[in-house]
Amino acid sequence: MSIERTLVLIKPDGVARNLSGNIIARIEAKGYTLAELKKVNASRGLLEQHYEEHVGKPFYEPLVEFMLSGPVIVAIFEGHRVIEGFRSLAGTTDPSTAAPGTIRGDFGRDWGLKVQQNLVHGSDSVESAEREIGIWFA
Ligand code: DAT
Ligand code: MG
Repeated sequence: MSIERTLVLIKPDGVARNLSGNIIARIEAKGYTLAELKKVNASRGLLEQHYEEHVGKPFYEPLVEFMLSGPVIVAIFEGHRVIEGFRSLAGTTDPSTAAPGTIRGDFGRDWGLKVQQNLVHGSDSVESAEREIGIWFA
């Protein structure tokens, strides 16, 4: 067994569309354990730390602005290989083409949708997970 922790965010679009409970239920149904949960109005400084790896990319500023547009749900989930497993549940980055059965594939909308409006964030490695948990649960 390789028990990991991952940081999951339900982004402002997911919170505004009242999908938080549904998204959390899907993650729990897979067998992952909810360890921490809170609702946060993130500051620009916190988001700049979180998205440090994307500084300078064309989508960086719209992404940060979007994440400032409303509250986010911040969660830590635990489980066997949860980092990769959650990203598989979430689906690929662009919800327009994410597979059906995934969170982004099932709830993403292709009318007027921006790629950053993809409902969830999940850490992409053990190192990212520990770094991101340290930022959101300082
Ligand atoms: P992921 O969230 O799938 O790990 P990422 O880390 O590459 O994707 O990017 C972080 C977020 O930035 C992503 O959830 C949505 C946004 N984003 C990524 N690529 C984008 C693009 N080409 N255009 C607009 N937004 C993008
Ligand atoms: Mg990422």
